[in-house]
Amino acid sequence: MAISKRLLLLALLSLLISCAVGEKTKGVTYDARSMIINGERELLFSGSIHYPRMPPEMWPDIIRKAKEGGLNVIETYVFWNIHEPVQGQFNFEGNYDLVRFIKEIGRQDLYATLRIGPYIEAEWNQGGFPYWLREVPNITFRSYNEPFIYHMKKYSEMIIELMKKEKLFAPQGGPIIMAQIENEYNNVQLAYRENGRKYIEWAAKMATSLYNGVPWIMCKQKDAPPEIINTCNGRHCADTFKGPNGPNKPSLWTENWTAQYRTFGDPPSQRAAEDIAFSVARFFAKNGTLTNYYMYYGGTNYGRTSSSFVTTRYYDEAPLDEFGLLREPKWSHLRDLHRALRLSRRALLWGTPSVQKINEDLEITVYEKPGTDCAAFLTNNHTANTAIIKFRGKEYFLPEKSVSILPDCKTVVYNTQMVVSQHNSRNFMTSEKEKNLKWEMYQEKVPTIADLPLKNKVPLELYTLTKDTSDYAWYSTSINFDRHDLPMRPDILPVLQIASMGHALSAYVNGEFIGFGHGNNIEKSFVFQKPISLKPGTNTITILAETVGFPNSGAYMEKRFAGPRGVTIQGLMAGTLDITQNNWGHKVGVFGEKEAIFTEEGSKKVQWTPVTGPTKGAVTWYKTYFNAPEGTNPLALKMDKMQKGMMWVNGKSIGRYWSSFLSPLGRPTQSEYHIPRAFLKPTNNLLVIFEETGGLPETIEIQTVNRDTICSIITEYHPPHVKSWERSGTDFASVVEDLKSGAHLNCPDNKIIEKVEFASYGNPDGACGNLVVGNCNSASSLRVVEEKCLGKNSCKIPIEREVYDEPSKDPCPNIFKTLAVQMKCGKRK
Ligand SMILES: *[C@@H]1O[C@H](CO)[C@@H](O)[C@H](O)[C@H]1NC(C)=O
Ligand SMILES: *[C@@H]1O[C@H](CO)[C@@H](O)[C@H](O)[C@H]1NC(C)=O
Ligand SMILES: *[C@@H]1O[C@H](CO)[C@@H](O)[C@H](O)[C@H]1NC(C)=O
Ligand SMILES: CC(=O)N[C@H]1CO[C@H](CO)[C@@H](O)[C@@H]1O
Repeated sequence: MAISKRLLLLALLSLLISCAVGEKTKGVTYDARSMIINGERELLFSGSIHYPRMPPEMWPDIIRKAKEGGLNVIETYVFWNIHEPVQGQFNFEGNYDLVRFIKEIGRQDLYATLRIGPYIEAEWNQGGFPYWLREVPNITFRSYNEPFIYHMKKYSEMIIELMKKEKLFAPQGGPIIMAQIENEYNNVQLAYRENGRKYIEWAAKMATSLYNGVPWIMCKQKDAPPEIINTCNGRHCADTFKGPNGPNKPSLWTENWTAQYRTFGDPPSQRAAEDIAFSVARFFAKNGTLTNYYMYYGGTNYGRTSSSFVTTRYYDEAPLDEFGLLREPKWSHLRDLHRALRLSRRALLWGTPSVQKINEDLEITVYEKPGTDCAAFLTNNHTANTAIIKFRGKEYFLPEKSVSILPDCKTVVYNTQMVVSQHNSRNFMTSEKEKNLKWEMYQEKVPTIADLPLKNKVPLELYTLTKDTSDYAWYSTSINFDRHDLPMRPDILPVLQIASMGHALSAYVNGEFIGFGHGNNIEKSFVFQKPISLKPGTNTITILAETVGFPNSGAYMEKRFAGPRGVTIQGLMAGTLDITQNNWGHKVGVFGEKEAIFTEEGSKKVQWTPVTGPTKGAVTWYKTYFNAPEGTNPLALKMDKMQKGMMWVNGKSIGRYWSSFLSPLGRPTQSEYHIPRAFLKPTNNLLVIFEETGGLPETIEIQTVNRDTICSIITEYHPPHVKSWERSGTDFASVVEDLKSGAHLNCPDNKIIEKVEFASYGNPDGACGNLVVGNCNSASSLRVVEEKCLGKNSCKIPIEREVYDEPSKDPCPNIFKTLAVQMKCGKRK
């Protein structure tokens, strides 16, 4: 009796103590193992989603899909140039409403990471720095430079104060658990010598003095000051990250690339779900407790927001594609990984790790709290060979380059190489309703020097000229030739040569278009050369010079230049004539842009005429109206036969297009451009295209986008070794049940399976959208699959051999069999 009373008292006392501790630790701290949120260690699965890269109408749905994908943190940069486009004038409207975005994250019960930068890179115009910052006298970006640190502090303070005022930090009850200052500074630090080190120390002190309620991080900063956690960015942080630079900092991975952004001219970028899963599983096997997918949803670079040459579409290969649709199997395979890691949570966060290296490629990591929790990772690092690992009296099969996760140290609930989730492929369908658009056009006049107000002896530098108010500027000069200056033979023409610092240009002689030239993301500068016809008397040379965004990376970003620098005419009777110092007229922007003729109001200011045939070589505006296409699927504009320019829907820019810039595959890097449904009215939507060098507007199509082609490709070594699992009624048991029951297919948006396009049980090959039968195929495959799935919204297909063939009739009993199916989802129930 006495004993139990004392026990009770002890229990009460410890309860009191833990409450008191809980009170004290409300908020966010960390130890060597992980972030500690409200007093408890936590595994964090985070995804980058940038609020300005989609209309706010899309935020709730995208965040919900991230949550369903197993994330508990959303990470975003803060984009200075959109919030303070003009010094002292702020904009937090629409898709720039940072507060509303963070609140939406909180509303869906997720945490947020705020990467303030203010340098953010992010393939964003000037890495997020507003244009005006470049014009601050004597400024050096990202260095211990008085003007720079003054403005950086002022802006950081404004953002932090806004977050505090809205109570968005975790200790205030908000979702923000972490903040970042600077960004990948180690990449450029050496270039700033002593001022680099001083700057980083200053930035750390500045940030922590503005707010100290949540931890601050610096990614790619191996010598981060003690008060800052250094974190890893990359594709394979388990193998490349040397770990935090202090004994009490956790191992965090803040940028895990889900593929790669694209610049115009690039081939597609891919990263397999299996490869991402392998890297993340390895990272968690090696003490990692936070991973962030960069990007989880990339979205769209609307307007002129992207950095040099970066496409409008951003990280389309992420788990959510540009249109916000689930990219499968990436989305589900990572969701399953998060689930397996969560099942291992107690062992991972409070157990003790031990590593057993079996040989060069095989490794066992165990996290164990004796008597209560045990989780294991079995790793086969060999890229070509499968392996059997013996662990605690059992044998486990591992595919090549894979990690198995055993949340109970007995049962494999996940292997990074075995994708059990469904696959899908994307379809762009021409909208039936909006097939025949009627186009009108308006062609701008090519100016001569007399039309251009700003005069200078030599061509002016383009960035300084446009001040980022337009991609374009006109340059023009005029020259007189005597008949005797010009070549006598009509088949020998003089050549116009323009050396440009980037990024593109169209050239005109006497109002005639003579050609287009451009650089690329690696070599921005280029030399343009074309034969030209000159006439005796006055000749006009006009250039439409263009940039495609400011650069976003590297040291000394404030000292980057663009535009024509040297102009010569070669092959004259007197040789080469240098006209660089010939006196030039300049004007920023094109007329239609200035008059906003892409808006309903503005479009009335010019005379539109029907399009009669292909237009060539002059800056041309095209306009049409369309009704919102049928259904609710996302929309795209097919632009593959146009050249280069910009697009607006109802006055809102949907970005730059550049279809004439082909990738090495001989196709445009990007052919379809996202039109957010949120930009549309039911009828009469104004679509305006600005085309620089001529095109065929009648080839433009409005498309609906779906991922209604779903597939499953599963090999029968699923589920491996599930038999020993005994605990029932847990999340764990249901995971195992799921694995046992074979292939799962599920149509998006409550649609139903209306056709089985492919089914093979044997050794089929290929990818979703492109499956082929191998030399082993059960004759009953299609029948079994149709029976289970046709007419349903979701179905399960067993992968047990007896279901397909009687054992005596099995055509190929001695192989691991694969079930591959492809189906088409149709109308809703
Ligand atoms: C900029 O630097 C130059 C030379 O270091 C100095 O003479 C000048 O006063 C500085 N200008 C401003 C506005 O600080
Ligand atoms: C993981 O943490 C343990 C215990 O803190 C430590 O002994 C081990 O070296 C760490 N492993 C790695 C790969 O950093
Ligand atoms: C795993 O293999 C890769 C090459 O595929 C190698 O770079 C890496 O260091 C290996 N990791 C381990 C832990 O052996
Ligand atoms: C988004 C991003 O920063 N991607 C980088 C990923 O890593 C490669 C190679 O290390 C870089 O070239 C990319 O710029």
